[in-house]
Amino acid sequence: MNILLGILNWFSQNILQQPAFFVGLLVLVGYLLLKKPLHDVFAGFIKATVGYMILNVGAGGLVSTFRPILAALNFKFNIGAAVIDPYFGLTAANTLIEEKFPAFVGTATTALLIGFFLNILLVALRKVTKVRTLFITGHIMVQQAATVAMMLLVLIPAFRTPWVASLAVGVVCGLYWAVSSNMTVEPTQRLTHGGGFAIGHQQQFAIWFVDKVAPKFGKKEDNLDNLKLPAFLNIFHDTVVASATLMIFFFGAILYILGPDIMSNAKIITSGTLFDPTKQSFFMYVISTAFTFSVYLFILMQGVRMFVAELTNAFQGISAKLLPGSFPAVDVAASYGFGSASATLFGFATGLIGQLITIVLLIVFKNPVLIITGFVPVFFDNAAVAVYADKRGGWKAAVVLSFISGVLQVALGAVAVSLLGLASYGGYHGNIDFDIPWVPFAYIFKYAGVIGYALVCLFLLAIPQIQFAKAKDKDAYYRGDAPAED
Ligand code: ASC
Repeated sequence: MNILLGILNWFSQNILQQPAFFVGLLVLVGYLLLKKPLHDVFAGFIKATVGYMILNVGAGGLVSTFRPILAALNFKFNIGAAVIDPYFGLTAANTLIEEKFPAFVGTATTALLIGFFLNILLVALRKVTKVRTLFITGHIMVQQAATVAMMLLVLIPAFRTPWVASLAVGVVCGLYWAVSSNMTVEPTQRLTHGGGFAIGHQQQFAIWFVDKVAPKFGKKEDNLDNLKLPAFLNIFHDTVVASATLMIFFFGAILYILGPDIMSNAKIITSGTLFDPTKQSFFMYVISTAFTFSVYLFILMQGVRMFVAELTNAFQGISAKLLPGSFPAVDVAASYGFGSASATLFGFATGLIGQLITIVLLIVFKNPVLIITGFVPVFFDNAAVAVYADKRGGWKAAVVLSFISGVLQVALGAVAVSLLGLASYGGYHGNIDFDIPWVPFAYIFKYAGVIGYALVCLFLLAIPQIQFAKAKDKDAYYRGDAPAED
């Protein structure tokens, strides 16, 4: 028993929570199952693992450079408030659990394993469950298991026994991972022209919804790539030019508001590059910080291309032999390269405007909880919303839906912070799925306790059944083919 626990623990810490190696391992196994020559297996393993590590460098660089700048805004205006960002949310959830429920510190980690194996089981039983996707984005699963553990412990007192809590968190997380990623199969197949993967991240419900409603806002032919811009604006079809230019204005304005004193203070700017007045002018510091954004975005997309190409080939081996008919559900950044070139930036900018307007409204109406924009949701969620919306309903859908997403992130983030008592812990998860469906789920947990929990699990289980029942062509459902324009 101890040996088994040791192995599980090792697997969880070294593989499951290190998606680069997890993806690399999947590619290795997949290619072996496809009986590829060993040198190809080796090359595939390296490309997938290193590709994912490159993605991590890009995502990590974006997060660590730009998150402190937004946090410094909070400092400057002395607004005690919660940052909506999954890393702040993770810290807040862990601190709350340590302080209020010290016996439950290991709950999320155990739940992670339970949830992952439940996901495998649901895919293995796909003829019954109708689930086709395996969620393999480990760093996201860590964040989500912690938030859900905190939610259940705060809201359902009946779960406050360690093994009960681990089981309850593991089951509802496993169901969410399996079912929500399963909802992105058709939208993602459509976006990628049969790329063979789904999304396992923090905006699966949003992607499903956007894919459904975007066509009502406009025509897919009017997408951002086809947008007729005056000749000089055509330079913005290039991601590097568009992102660097946008960021000069956006972060330029913010950096000038913050000023050189704050930007050179190591206590406030805890990561990214500090401003050093003895070496550089503030103007040049602002420009280089803005350009850094394009650098990391470019790195991120490069890494994504590398691992997605290997993973989707190799996963054919896994889905043919080990888990028949399964799709890997991967980081949302994998979808970005399949949309219009400027869709990610467009979503980010419009989502940010939605967030900022809502924050101003919170202040005007003297809401007791103030929300601070976090970089991860405002960029990664709204970029995805715009990519999927633009593909189906053109630029108008992209604008409207990423704006709405920004508004919801702040408004429902504020609701969640009050409901869970997170104001003094400084953060909430904040990604769009942790607004809808998780805020409504939280209310059901609060008012209906264990019964509410059971209802949420049943609701999740019912979703793939409904998807299957509505699918006109059942074989196409299992193959994951997107229906012709519906
Ligand atoms: C998240 C999160 C990240 C990024 C990254 C995007 O939600 O926690 O680090 O998005 O996964 O590629």
